[in-house]
Amino acid sequence: MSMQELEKAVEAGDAERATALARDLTGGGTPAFAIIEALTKVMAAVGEKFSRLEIFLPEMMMAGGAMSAVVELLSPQLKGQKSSEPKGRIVLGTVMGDLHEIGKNIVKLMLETQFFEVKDLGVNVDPITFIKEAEAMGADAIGASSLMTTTMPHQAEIIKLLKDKGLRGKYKVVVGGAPVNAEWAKEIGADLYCPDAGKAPRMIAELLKK
Ligand code: B1M
Repeated sequence: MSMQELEKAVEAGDAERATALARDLTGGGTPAFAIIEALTKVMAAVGEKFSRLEIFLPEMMMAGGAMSAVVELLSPQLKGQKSSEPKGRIVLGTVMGDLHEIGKNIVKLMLETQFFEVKDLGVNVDPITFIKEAEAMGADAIGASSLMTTTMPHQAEIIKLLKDKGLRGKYKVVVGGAPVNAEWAKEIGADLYCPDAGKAPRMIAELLKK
């Protein structure tokens, strides 16, 4: 039982073996978030192999499924106890046209661990839905994840729509996802670029204090 074996099982898309190994590793004292961090790197490598045509869509889907199974298994350990007063309220989703949800789901878990109230809008969320749901929730922030260069412009659309509706000052906008970076966040006028789920609670809490 080792982290390397778990990494191989996820890369091979073997959800059953991956969850069994993850259970053993956490039972042996490996922190759940260390596992998530290691597997996030594995998924980046899987994506690179897909780009180089060394693997194809079914393999990428299997790897994604294995990682999701591990995230689901570990979620009770990642979650903390809820406090009565949330640190902040946030609507979170993956932007329109984009079905990648693993990273967004981890961000949700990490925020909930740190006492944020999160409304998960799922994937393929159009810009107007982000705003309607933020209004309905009385949210402090809107979090938009994008995993593809082709869907990143929908993060910009949320900000444009907020401006058009005179609501830009009401919500902080946080953007993230593998192809997103600080330059892009600045270019589109987002309030925060968050590079990874582990940093999300601290970075968003600091943003909400401003
Ligand atoms: Co897709 N896919 N995929 N895919 N996929 C990528 C993104 C790609 C980079 C692979 C590649 O070619 N190298 C590429 C996009 C290229 C581009 O940018 N244009 C790609 C492609 C092309 C596609 C399809 C078009 C393939 C096809 O059909 N021909 C298709 C598109 C479907 C669609 O969305 N419309 C597709 C489909 C899929 C699967 C369904 C098979 C599966 C997703 C399964 C699922 O989510 N349920 C999948 C997967 C697994 C990947 C890769 C391999 C892994 C993504 C992942 O889950 N990573 C990915 C390669 C890569 O990302 N380099 C790839 C693990 C996850 C934990 O990391 O999501 O980055 P990540 O999240 C991190 C941080 O980014 C951050 O926190 C997380 C943890 O620290 N974070 C945030 C994320 N969101 C945040 C939001 C925040 C803050 C932080 O605040 C709001």
